[in-house]
Amino acid sequence: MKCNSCGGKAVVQMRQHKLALCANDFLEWLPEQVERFIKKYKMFTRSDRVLAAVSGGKDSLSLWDILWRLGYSVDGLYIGLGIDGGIEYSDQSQRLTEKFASERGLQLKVVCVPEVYGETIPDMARRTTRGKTKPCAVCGLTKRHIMNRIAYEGGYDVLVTGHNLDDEAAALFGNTLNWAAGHLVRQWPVLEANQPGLARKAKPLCRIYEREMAAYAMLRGIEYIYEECPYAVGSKSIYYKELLNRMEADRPGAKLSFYISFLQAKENGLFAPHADPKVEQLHSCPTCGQPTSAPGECAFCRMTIKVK
Ligand code: Q46
Ligand code: ZN
Repeated sequence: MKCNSCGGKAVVQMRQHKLALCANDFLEWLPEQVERFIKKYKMFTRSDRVLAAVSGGKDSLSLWDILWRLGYSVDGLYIGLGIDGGIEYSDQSQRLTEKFASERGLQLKVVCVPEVYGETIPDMARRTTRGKTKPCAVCGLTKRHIMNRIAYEGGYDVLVTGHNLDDEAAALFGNTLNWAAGHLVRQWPVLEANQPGLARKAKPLCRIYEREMAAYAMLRGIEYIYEECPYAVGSKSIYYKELLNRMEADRPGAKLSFYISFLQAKENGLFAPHADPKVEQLHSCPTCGQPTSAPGECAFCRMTIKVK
């Protein structure tokens, strides 16, 4: 298999793009694609201050690397969740993230949940749900709260996350199966900060396949945590990703076309904001100032107040 750019030996074949590239050309091509989508969806510019949420995984560390190589001004935010799961998941991912940042001389902010809020994510989940469910709902709520707070308080123009095409297509698949109108209205490569206390958010990798992100991390020699969070096992999003990958194997490009067709339909007026009546009913939490649809304090403050 030959590189379509230089004729050398191709190492990455992208059937959905009918494109095969050698290592050097792929490492140039991918950031160019990311740059194209940053511009297309008006995510941010080189004069903006960007905060990248990094977990120590391949997507977020590669995103940070790509933005850094492209010349954007981007700091990192790592949130220590206190998850062990027999593989010291949080400790390992923090160590790899700190190593990545120091090798490139990049600024990394670390928020350790057990230190700031008095208990780990699994403990918080055990207390609030009496151990009935996995800690993912508590974890998601906590991460969203902290990411928003650090981005907003730090005066960053935008918070970026490493969600790739597989993540976005799986979320869209789940939202469509349930006709979750509120989620479909909000799902987009950029979320504007349209409420006081809310940070602007963007997903620069939303059109890049997970497989390409893994190839990028490997070819750039980025050390990342291979293991998934131990609580990810059996999650719906993994199940949806498997289903979409089966379609992709039969029909290359199926995943991409599913997601892009949705974005195009939205550009043509489908799922306009008025489809979600809840959007207008947000107010500021009296404790933390972040927008919430709940009466009184937001769900995060209600969950953590007892610990404080
Ligand atoms: S939500 Fe759940 Fe993830 Fe938190 S507890 Fe792990 S699997 S890390 S994206
Ligand atoms: Zn609050």
